[in-house]
Amino acid sequence: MKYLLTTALLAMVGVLSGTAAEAEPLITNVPGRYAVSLDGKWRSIVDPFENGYYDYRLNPTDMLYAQDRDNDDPTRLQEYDFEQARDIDVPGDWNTQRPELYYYEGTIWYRKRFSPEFHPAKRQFIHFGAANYEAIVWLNGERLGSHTGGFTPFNFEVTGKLREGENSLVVKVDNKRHPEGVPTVNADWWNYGGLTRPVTLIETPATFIRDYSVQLSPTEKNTIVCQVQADGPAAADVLLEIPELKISHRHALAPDGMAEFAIKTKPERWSPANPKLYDVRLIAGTDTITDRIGFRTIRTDGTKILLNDEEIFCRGISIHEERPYDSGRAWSDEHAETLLSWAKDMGCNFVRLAHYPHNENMVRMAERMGLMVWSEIPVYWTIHWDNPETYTNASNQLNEMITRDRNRCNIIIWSIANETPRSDSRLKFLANLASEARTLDGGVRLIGAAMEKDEVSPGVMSVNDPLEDILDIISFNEYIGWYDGTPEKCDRSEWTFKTRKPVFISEWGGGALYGMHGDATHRFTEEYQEDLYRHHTRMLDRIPGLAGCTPWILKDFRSPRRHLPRIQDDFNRKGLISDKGQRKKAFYVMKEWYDKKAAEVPDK
Ligand code: GCB
Repeated sequence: MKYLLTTALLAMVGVLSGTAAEAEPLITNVPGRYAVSLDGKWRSIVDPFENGYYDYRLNPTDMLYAQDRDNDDPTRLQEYDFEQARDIDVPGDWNTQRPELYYYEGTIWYRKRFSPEFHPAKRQFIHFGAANYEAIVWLNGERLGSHTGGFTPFNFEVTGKLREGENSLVVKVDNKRHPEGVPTVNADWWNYGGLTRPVTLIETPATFIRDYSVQLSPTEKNTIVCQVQADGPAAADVLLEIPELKISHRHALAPDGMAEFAIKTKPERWSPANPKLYDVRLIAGTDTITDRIGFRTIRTDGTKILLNDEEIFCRGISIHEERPYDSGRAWSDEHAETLLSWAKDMGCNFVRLAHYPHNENMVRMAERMGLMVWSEIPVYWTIHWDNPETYTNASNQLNEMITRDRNRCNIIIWSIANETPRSDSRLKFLANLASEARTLDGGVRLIGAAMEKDEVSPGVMSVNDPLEDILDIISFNEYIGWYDGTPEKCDRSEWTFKTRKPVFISEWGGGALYGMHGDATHRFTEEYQEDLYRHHTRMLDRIPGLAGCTPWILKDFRSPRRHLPRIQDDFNRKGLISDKGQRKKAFYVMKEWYDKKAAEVPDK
């Protein structure tokens, strides 16, 4: 079964149609390619009325700000001037760059002039790590396309469109929320706008390897399955090299540029205890792409999750993509390393990257550090289940997440939703997404979603969601002791499940302001949160089939829903670490429980 999608197939499944995306098929492994960074200072114009895009009759036009004209002729009426506009940093959210943009939701124009060295005989692409939420892109006044969805990459081919000397790249980024969007208007995280991840100019030979998958087969023992999608007129075959495994294998490319083959080999398995990665090289014609790839299997057996056929307990923590110490969107290797090393200090072998795909270096850093990952799309709360455009949008984000990261062996769970209200149309929507995820992924990962718990009779907890039948694990959020009673309720709660699948608690928690001390019955004290974690961890010991958990959350994060002065001040305080990096008492309760768990079910 082919799971890399060709351009024709993408058009068939509607990924390239509709309003969700006009972008082209993704180029994967940007860090492994010849690329020039377009990061740094860009010019910016804040445009709440979208004056640069709509004329006074509200007709969209490419002839205004997109043209990036110099304001050098005083006889001509021009009401913008990028040259004199303020700088803005890319990558980065705009909200934390200027105080007046803190709450801003709307359009900001980004403009970069650059003079790249490029080879006219080669192909060039402009790649965006992410733009929240909608982006329209113009090069030298010509519209390249648009993209919807704030957390996944997109690219446009610019071969033949770059000029010798100076070029102008203009991007209209709009982070307005929409009821039919993914996410919708209501979410518990800050709506950070902007070009939040790196922008890169990629150069490739005329024929190049656009996408590939090199994975251990989930069904054939000791077999690496490889799929390659070459793009361009000229390569007859592809060569796969994994020097450490003495693999050098050549395979013909079909007329559509695809190759699919399997190789018998016995690689050392990647695991949290041994995060072994191999140098992998793929060569087609004059194109060479290198990657570091790990090999592992993941499956379930009854209530157990088996990594490389051995039981593993997922000692996890949920994380938002926010910078350590000062909040705002995280994007760098340093941000990733700090956040993930805090998780490791807590004894974690797993992270839930909530509630949207995090940046690529976060996933890669976790892979190097031996952290398994739950990766999620922002199908959150009350999505418009009956709207076909909403489905196209969600499906597109799922496609882009999986395409970007399908070679990351540390991702073991794709999550398709968080706390979505039950209905027939929601079930249909999510069942379709689950089946798309399985096809795209080639079945090498588990499919989960954060469901919700039910109190089926007083003190008896379960999950009564038909979605459970579609997922590989019974994963759910519960807030006993915070939104649901007080921490003692944990002691009175018994758990029962109707199917035999691994049980995974994807959230629980409660708020505490770092440094606020008092009686353990007082909300928002560190003692309340500590007590809640003590009761919770005791309850976890009694939950049948528990295979992992990711309490909510590693670090306090900004949320527009949290208004309590002097305690919340626009932060969700459920972090085990404060926004400034200080560890709260509950951090140590979790660490103690994870140390115990690691002794009971050691990482192999
Ligand atoms: C949840 C959501 C999460 C919120 C959290 C809370 O159930 O999944 O996004 O931030 O509760 O703190 O209320």
